[in-house]
Amino acid sequence: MHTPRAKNKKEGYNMSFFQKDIETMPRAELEKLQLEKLKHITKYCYDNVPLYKRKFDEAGFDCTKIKALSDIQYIPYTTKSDFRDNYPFGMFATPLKNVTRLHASSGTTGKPTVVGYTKNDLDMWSDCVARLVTAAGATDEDIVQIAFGYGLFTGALGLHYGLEKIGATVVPCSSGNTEKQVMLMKDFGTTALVATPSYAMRIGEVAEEMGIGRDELKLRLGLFGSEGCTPEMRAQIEDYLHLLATDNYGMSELMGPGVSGECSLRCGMHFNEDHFLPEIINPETGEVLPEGSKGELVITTLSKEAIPVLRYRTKDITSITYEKCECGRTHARMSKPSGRSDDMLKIRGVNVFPSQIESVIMTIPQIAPHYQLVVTREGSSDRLEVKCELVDGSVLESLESLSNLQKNIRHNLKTVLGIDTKVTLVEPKTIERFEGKAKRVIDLRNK
Ligand code: DLL
Repeated sequence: MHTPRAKNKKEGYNMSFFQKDIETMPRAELEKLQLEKLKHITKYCYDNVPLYKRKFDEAGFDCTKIKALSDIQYIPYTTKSDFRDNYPFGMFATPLKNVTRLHASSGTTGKPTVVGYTKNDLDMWSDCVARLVTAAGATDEDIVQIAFGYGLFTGALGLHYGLEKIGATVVPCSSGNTEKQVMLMKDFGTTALVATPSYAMRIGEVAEEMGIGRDELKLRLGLFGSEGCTPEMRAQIEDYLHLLATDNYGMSELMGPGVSGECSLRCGMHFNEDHFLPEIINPETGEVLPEGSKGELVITTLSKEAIPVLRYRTKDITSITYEKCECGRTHARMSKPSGRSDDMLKIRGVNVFPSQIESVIMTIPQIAPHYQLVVTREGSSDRLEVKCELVDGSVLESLESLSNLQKNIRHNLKTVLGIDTKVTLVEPKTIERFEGKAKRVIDLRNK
């Protein structure tokens, strides 16, 4: 199954595959495979998970009647609350005896979401990750530093086993201890970095503080994911660390990383569509939307044994294309999520995504790529404060330049968001840095 690594065929681009026959399978064949798997997995869910039996019966859905992929529309959705309500093992379709590993998502409140993997699930998971890291350009010659937190989080171990599968040399640093991280990166000659984009940015900043120039590092590839990152922020990270930054997407409930990832052409993240069947729906009405529409991503897992998930509402806002990619992959691609429907801030009736604000801030040279959004309520009116960090603190000494810069940012934000914001400029290096997913929004409205 494993295709030997091809040398770059297209100038400047990596054109390698991990499982070429599957990744480039003609769509008609792929859809036939998906249909067979869909029939199997729905029956498997009905027979083994009481939640699905109840949902199917209530909706009058008979899984033995599935004839076409479009029949998926009759399957009820699954949500995060289903996981919460069935904590810890109620979503499992196999006895715990057959479960080889457990992970959990870091719920900010209450109990975490628990996920389990059979031996086959773990194999499938590492194949999916091996495909995406190969597509991004990682090879068995890479020394890959994993700077995701090891533990219950799916990111570190997910990437770890996929990278080992392609024969890369894996350095399981975990997140944090950034100076040591940079030292090892230099001493080991690390060529690829696995991290959240915000932690990658922090690593670049610390390397600079340590006086380690980017030319002293051998980094060439970033395998970033687990949180959103605007193209502007990505360009900054690439500049800081001198690497090609690629993006990959996933979530714990569905498996972890490995659901989709960019090839080195970076024109959307390829789903591992033989294992994950994507749809886009209108998040308000639940209506399925046609190709190219922006909406909420819904995923059905087609192969997982321990926790099969049908039509999971991810809350991530994106769009899908089925057009064949120039890299040769036929599997559908998703655009970078513009945010989660539950990240969207509603300010005085206007929908605001933090990514829109990030895009504006990143175009202003006097502002560092670090910011914080504070939402408060005064009377019945919401107020959004955008705290931006200055690159050079001397701006604070001149009232005129400070006020001009503030006005300029406010104006640019208003043009994009359509609402007025309060812009606060703060001293360099005073906004919190993150070693995992960044938390940039502080919503004080219900406090
Ligand atoms: O973040 C899994 C993962 C680990 C993916 C490492 C990629 C790399 P959770 O902690 O359950 O799982 O968070 C899932 O993170 O619904 C998205 O909102 C967000 N997310 C994940 N990847 C991306 C990405 C992992 N590439 C939630 N771009 C998802 C934007 C992402 N958002």
